[in-house]
Amino acid sequence: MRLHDRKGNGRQGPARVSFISLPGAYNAPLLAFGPTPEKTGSMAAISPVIGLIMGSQSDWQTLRAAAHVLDELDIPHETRIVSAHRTPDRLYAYAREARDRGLKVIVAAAGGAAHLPGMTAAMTQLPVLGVPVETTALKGMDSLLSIVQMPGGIPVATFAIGTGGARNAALHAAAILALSDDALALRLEAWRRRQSDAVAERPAETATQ
Ligand code: RP5
Repeated sequence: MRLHDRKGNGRQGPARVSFISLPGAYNAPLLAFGPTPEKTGSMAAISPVIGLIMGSQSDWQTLRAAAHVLDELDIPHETRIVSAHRTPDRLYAYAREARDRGLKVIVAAAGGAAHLPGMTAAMTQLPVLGVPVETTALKGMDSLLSIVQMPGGIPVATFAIGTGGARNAALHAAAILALSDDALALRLEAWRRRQSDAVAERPAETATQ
């Protein structure tokens, strides 16, 4: 099993066991394995406004790209494994209570028959941004179509397959929050300026990208 530090860098190590306590029906401490890279120190006191949820530990390889962007933008967020088919009760409680806990946007990553984003959107009014995870069998086309083809009435904003989609989902979530947060709007503007500044005008011979 891989563990991840605050910057989302993988490192080998034993399984981390986190006890998560949430209000209401989610009151009993949950035993969760995997990505719970919560903020520490001063950031720990700030309630998360973005929920990053994923159907499996294996999705963290994709979704940590979103966490990395949120770290760069200094947006408090939480990460949870919430599987629509393996932990349906956890999904129900998470989606039902997300808004009251102060979350503003949920980014949901899933692969295969990826019903996590749609089921989450069905149970909360919060904007749900879906990230299709690349799969071995169908290269993520299964995930993409499962997430993007929501019947009319319950929207899931769907992003590209893989880490590019995860990064964009985080940036889109930031843009939503920036509508009512001037300081974040400035940070997002600066982030985009740094990205532009980092692009060379001419290709280098040895550069790989
Ligand atoms: C989905 O099944 C998850 O979102 C994941 O992408 C996929 C495979 O899960 P694992 O078998 O790797 O746990 O629920």
